Amino acid sequence: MTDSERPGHERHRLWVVNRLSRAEVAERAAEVLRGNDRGLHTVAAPRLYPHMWSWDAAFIAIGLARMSASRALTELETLFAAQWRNGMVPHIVFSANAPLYEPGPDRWASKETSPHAPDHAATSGLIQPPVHALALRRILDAVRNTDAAGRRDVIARIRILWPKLLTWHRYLADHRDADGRGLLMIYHGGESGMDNSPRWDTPYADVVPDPGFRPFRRSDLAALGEQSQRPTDADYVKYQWLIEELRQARYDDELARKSLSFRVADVFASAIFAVANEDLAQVAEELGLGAVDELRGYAERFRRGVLGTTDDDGFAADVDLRTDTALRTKTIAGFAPLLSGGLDPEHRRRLVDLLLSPAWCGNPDLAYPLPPSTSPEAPEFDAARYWRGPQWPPMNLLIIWGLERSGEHDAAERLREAALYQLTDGVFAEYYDPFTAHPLGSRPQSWSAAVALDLAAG
Ligand code: 2M8
Repeated sequence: MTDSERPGHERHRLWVVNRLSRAEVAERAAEVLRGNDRGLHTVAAPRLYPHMWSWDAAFIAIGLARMSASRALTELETLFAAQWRNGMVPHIVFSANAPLYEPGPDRWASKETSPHAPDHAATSGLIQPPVHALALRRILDAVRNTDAAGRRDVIARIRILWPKLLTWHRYLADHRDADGRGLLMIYHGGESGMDNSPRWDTPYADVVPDPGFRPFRRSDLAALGEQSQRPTDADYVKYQWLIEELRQARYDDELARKSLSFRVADVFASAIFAVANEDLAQVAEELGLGAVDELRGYAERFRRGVLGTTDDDGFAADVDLRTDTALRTKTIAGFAPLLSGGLDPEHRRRLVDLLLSPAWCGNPDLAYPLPPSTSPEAPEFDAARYWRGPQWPPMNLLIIWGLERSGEHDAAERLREAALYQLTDGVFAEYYDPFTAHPLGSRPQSWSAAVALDLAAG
């Protein structure tokens, strides 16, 4: 497909770019990851996100696995070195001497507040979706192509790391799904990774900071210089207030799930968790590590949890756990069952048809037939603002894998081709305007480069 053949071409002025070849994309993406490499970890992005983020690290490891299985594994090892004693993997691991990022280590005060926080690392007190086992499995796949000595070394290190992933999964199953309904509870929109998605508009309406609460200054606007692509100030005050509430609950799950003013079941993270358990079980089986039945049990529990939220099209919903009501929003999270699997053929057909329909990838105004983070038909849709409309490379990758796992190879192939084509602009933006193809957010964003490497490798 050439730029002028693309569907939205007539209505929206497309961002004009010089296209890279597949080989050039991979080369440029590898350069980006090397540039953002700080030795034992890769920063999510040099200016806006100068630390290590949990699910970014997993996607980065997936990309790095195409360059070096050993270096990819280092990424996960560094992240899990900051794991909390209760198994929680924090969503940010702070590096010393990095540019200002707010909320920084002092705001979280995790060491001073929780007996579970590690002594040797400065971390946040939230989680992010558990993509890590997907990365570990891909590292194990990649190591098959290395020489015998390299293979032995990486496999020995995987054996050491694997129990930490098991502890992480146990933490999620025990503390974030305490009632066993097969859905992960989150205490903050940031825990979904889709911070300002319309998914959370209703629950955030009930988050009201105390009158005396003094919000701190944002660092993101100065780093990016573009307010229209970021969450609003009103959003940010609530993000900060929830951190305050969590701190008051001493990052204690039992207290948090009773006291936080934001408590939601995240259906997309739950679907990722279902797959992650399958993948961790597969690694365990291959290396003879045990807990296979336990992990498959979690996979089944969360698959059922996700399917329990679906409508007639197989489209899934989050749940507001404070009111026990489904949150039916038209966001990419609704496609969670493509990741978790388990839909009957009829509903799977309907869900794939919906994905390819004008409400989503088939929207005639799209520059690339890829899922926007929010449907252009939704009233909340905003083409430029962060998780409220733009297309995100790592989400494309998850949906493509979901389609492949579901046996929907034609649809997967169409998305795969479009997702790589989007990245041949060579910018590796954090996200993209779905109509104009304009690169948005920070750049170069490590996970976008990592996704390009993975897609380019085929
Ligand atoms: C974004 O979130 C951070 C806070 O965690 C921020 O806006 O400052 C999200 O897109 C999140 O999913 C991502 O992991 C992080 C780093 O890329 O940035």
